[in-house]
Amino acid sequence: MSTLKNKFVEKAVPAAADFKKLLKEYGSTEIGKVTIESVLDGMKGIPALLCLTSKLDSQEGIRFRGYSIPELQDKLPKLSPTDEPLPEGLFYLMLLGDLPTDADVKEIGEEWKKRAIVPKHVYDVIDALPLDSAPMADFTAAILALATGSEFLKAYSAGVNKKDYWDSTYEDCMNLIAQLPVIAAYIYRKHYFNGSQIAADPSLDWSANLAHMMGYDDAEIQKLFRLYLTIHADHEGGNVSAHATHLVASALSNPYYAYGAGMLGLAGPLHGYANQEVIAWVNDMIGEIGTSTPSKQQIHDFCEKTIAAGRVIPGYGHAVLRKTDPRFEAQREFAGKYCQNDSFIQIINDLYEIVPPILGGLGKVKNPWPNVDAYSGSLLMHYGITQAPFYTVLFGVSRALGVLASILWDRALGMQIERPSSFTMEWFKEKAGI
Ligand code: HAX
Repeated sequence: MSTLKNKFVEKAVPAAADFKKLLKEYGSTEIGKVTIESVLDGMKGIPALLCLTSKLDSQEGIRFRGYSIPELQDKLPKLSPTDEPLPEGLFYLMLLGDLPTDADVKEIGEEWKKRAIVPKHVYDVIDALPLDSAPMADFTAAILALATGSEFLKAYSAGVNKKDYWDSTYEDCMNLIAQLPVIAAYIYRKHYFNGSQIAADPSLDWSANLAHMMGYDDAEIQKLFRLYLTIHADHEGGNVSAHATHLVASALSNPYYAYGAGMLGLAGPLHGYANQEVIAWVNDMIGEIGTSTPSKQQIHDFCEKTIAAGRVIPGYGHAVLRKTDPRFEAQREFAGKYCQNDSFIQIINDLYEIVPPILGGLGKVKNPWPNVDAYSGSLLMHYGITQAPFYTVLFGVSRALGVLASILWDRALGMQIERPSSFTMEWFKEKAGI
């Protein structure tokens, strides 16, 4: 058994006992108020899920096992002091709750390299889709095709004891994380480079290898990928991709199906697709105004026009956050360090000044501040990765780290099927006294 798996089982056994005790002895303790608004407005704020890997605070943003993004940048292992943290280390932290050493991170990286084997039929599935298929559709189709190798499916069919579900789930999660960069890069090269593929470089870390297989070997791009794949990894349990993954896994679907479901949610414009919408929208702005260096007044007018047309400004707003997303800040800092004199990034920076007062002035937008998606595409554009329809796939590769660590915990704790209750409109009206 690998060191990571050993360490996980050492933590999981007592945690499962605690979980069962909490449920059995304190099950009737009330933990929150449910109102008509909290249900009919998207279940926001209802304390309804357990998530060990990260917690989102409306004012402060995300903390991964208690650590903010700047703290992760300081404390997680890096390849050099000026580099960004390695996502391998964040996975270790999210899974075990402890900060990894350099050796821990190295071991995970080596294990993922060994597991990065994608069967031929998965490439055939990707190739069978036409070039006008969205990269996220290719990605989810490939993930489902990978499920033929599911160790959980095999173990379940062989009648494994439910207390051991976590074991084969662990194998699937580790295999899937290892396979994702390979299929993501394959999809990228299929769509944008006539299918000319680039082999993995086993000397590289998980992030740099993804960049390499996509065709990018610049040291700054490698740093950007390490940052990108770290900050997109998790956003507690209630966001659409994490919740969909958890929900589907709760029916004992295998990790490939569960994560595939999460990715179909990530592909929605109000979630991860927003990272491509920002680029499309700014390009529309540039096209309409007729210059790549619009004035602040021109940007302002375009924003007003977008709102007047009954559209949202992509990259702004959030269902939980009420301040600027620290993931936006981390990327802005990266741009400040490495991406000077870029007119597209200048527009993104100008929007940060212009959009919040406009949204705030509408009087209905709960959070007028930017989220992660407002910045991410512009950084990729800066390094020549201009194919915006692919951006949500990159987000998805990173999100695997959090949602798969979470469903592994779901299995280890022996969590039950998720099944909230629904009610009719008459029931709600009766409750309202109408
Ligand atoms: N532009 C214009 N109007 C906005 C807005 C924006 N960026 N954000 C919210 N609003 C509007 C809503 O559409 C809603 O209008 P109606 O009452 O007329 O329907 C009103 O303000 C109240 O919405 P809210 O309560 O503030 O926001 P929600 O919690 O319902 O939704 C969203 C949160 C992120 C979906 C929303 O802010 C939005 O649509 N933003 C733009 C899309 C986006 O950036 N999505 C990515 C979010 C982060 C993420 O998940 N990344 O993957």
